[in-house]
Amino acid sequence: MNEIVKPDSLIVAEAESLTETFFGGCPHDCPDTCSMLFDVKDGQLQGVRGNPDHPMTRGGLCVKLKDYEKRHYHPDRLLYPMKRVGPKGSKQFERITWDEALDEIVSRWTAIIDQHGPQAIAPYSYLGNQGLVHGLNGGDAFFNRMGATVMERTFCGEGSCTAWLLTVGPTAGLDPDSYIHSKYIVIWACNSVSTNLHHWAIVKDAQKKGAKVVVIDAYASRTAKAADWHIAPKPGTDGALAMALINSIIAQGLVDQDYVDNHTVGFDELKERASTRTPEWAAEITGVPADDIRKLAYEMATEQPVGIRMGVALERHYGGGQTIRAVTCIPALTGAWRHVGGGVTQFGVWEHPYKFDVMCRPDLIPEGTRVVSNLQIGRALTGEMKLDPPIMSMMCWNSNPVTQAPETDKIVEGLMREDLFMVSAEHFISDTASYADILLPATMGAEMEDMILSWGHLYLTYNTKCAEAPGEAIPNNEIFRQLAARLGFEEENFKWSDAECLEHYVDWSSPACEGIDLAYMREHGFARLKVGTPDDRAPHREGNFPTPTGKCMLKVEGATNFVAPPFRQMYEGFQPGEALDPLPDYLGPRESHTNDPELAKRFPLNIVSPKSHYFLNSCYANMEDKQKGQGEQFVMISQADADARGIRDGDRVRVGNDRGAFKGVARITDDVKAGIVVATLGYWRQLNEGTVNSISSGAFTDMGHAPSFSDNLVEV
Ligand SMILES: Nc1nc2c(c(=O)[nH]1)N[C@H]1C(S)=C(S)[C@@H](COP(=O)(O)OP(=O)(O)OC[C@H]3O[C@@H](n4cnc5c(=O)[nH]c(N)nc54)[C@H](O)[C@@H]3O)O[C@H]1N2
Ligand SMILES: Nc1nc2c(c(=O)[nH]1)N[C@H]1C(S)=C(S)[C@@H](COP(=O)(O)OP(=O)(O)OC[C@H]3O[C@@H](n4cnc5c(=O)[nH]c(N)nc54)[C@H](O)[C@@H]3O)O[C@H]1N2
Ligand SMILES: [Mo]
Repeated sequence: MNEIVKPDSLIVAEAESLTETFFGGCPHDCPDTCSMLFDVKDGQLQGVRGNPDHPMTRGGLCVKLKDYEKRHYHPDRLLYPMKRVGPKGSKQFERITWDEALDEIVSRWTAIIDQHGPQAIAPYSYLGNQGLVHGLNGGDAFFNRMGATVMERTFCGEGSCTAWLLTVGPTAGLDPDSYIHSKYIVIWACNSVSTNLHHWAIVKDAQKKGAKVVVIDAYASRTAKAADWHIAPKPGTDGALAMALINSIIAQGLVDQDYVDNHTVGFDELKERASTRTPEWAAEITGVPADDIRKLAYEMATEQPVGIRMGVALERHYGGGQTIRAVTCIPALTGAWRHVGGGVTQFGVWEHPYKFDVMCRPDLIPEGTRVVSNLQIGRALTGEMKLDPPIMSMMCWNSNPVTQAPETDKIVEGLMREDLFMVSAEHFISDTASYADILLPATMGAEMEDMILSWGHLYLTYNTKCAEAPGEAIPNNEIFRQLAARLGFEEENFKWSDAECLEHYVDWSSPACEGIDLAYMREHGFARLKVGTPDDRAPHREGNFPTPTGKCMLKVEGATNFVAPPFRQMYEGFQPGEALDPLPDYLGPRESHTNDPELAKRFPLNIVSPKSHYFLNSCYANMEDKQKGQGEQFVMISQADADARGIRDGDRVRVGNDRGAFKGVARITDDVKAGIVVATLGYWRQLNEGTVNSISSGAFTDMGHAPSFSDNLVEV
């Protein structure tokens, strides 16, 4: 057990007994990684607040987290280890002890390893918890030591990462805090009002100071409606828009030639490539008028400092990687990097000094271990993907693939297999946990010590263990510690306490951590990395890109596809992926009228399934007050498409394709153009008929094995 840390300065006396306040960090998968304050009395979380001292959180929390204590003490919270007693998926479970649960897991796994070898066991986790200790990579060392199948996790941003690393290398680029200095802000495929709220506050402040805010989104999202200019390309055609911007910046003579000459590689070839990608060409493809494209190109070159915030959603169609390469080239062409508040933002995580090798221990992976994609787990479990040995057991934590991964009908079919031994560590009996043989109760936010990985800003964030866990819930890492002990894993990392893990998982001696250590984090709750301040940071003013050449790579000779660690753990023997085009370009969507007219005849509508405002992926979708805010699953459809199908506003409609179907309530609106429908993500399958992922494809995009959630045709 870790010691509870109580900074004296934060103790506030209340009328009768004492409420103590501790530093928390929001553990959810979100670019904001808020620094919070936990108010605790008698070991119970009373309430949460945004930390007013945190420059990004600024004392505010989102609609999901503002009453986080209710999630801690929700009546449906999983409190005890349980074992399945009814048919798979029936949710009939019976309480057992921790010893019984762990003994059962170890004896089943030992038998599977004896019969099929360790690769018959597969881990499945994601960023349901973003902690360094209890999060994404928490079980990696354990399963690597076992020799289990390596699960590649490319839910979110991995195609973007591949494109980014190829073009500019592992830089955090434009600091989200620096947008206060931007004069022109382009938010591209990001619904900041819902998904990056605290960055939106900075954007609004810049807007008040006179900055123009442009949102490029497939539909009129909350953020698009709050913009000065909403540009709406057809889903999956952003690459054409980006190439035409490059064409037009060059054609209008707006290139910062001095910057290009000194700090880029491949300008002549890119110029040649872009020469036929004219605004007229792109207008045909995207539906955005050519004059608008020229105007955007002009303003993006001349209204410096220009900041571009790329959303994860920019990667979610076949040409997503190439699109991100093209967009990432733009600030180098215009010289935007010269300015504080100029450049482009992908993920801040690249400048965080996390030691993933220590966390994950990829050195423990036996040579030749196979890799299975988390996006194709349905194919793997059902046997559609030929695997020898087959997956005979899966352990799932921090993820809910039955709602969140594509091809969910196949996942359910796979999880129904009588011979599959399924373990779920969870807070609730989620859609995935419903199919478990053994359920393990996991602790929540205030109940465990951790530091929260931030992928969207440049602060380290600390989370205090300050509330008692209800029932018999224990932290993820404690589950792995206990399993490792039972399996006789002797490596020292399986014996580290959570606090010792934190000492080992961060490179406290790196220049970015100057003056910061774990004691500092406990005392202050958060710390800005020493990578420049929001008011002076212009990391590529003089080039200095962390690429092999030190330059921005407009062209990458000999590039091959790859999935960056820690989403896929690398070890010697991994083969490089397929060759990539040395230059960025437009690659159209896979499921489209142009690429697959036959399919488009049967399924003419392009569906986009973005995040729900009141849910965090599938979290909170089981809570009544959040359901009330979000409303039931809806399907936004244009008047023209509704009329053509005899659909009236409020009708319950079925949305389907060859992969499956879900139901929702039709919402006829001008917010979507004809040919597009929008249904937001996160609704639970056990509370709704199907989910948006019943229809989505497990096919990868062009880079990083990224998901193609915006590249699906349906009929309504
Ligand atoms: N409220 C809330 N916040 C969240 C989450 C949540 O579930 N709920 N999830 C968190 C997670 S995991 C992530 S990764 C981030 C993601 O944050 P965002 O990147 O903002 O994610 P999305 O809402 O999926 O998509 C953003 C916008 O992209 C648009 N879009 C989709 N496809 C295309 C396209 O092809 N072209 C263009 N131009 N636009 C497109 C959608 O219409 C949507 O408005 O948010 C995090 N924050
Ligand atoms: N159609 C469509 N699908 C999408 C997307 C989309 O835009 N459209 N977005 C994709 C993106 S960006 C992402 S990131 C993925 C997210 O996919 P997931 O990471 O699978 O999303 P969540 O629904 O947040 O699932 C997290 C689960 O972990 C559990 N959990 C949380 N904390 C803990 C903990 O400390 N311990 C344990 N044991 N469990 C915990 C939660 O209760 C929850 O059930 O979804 C992807 N799916
Ligand atoms: Mo995500």
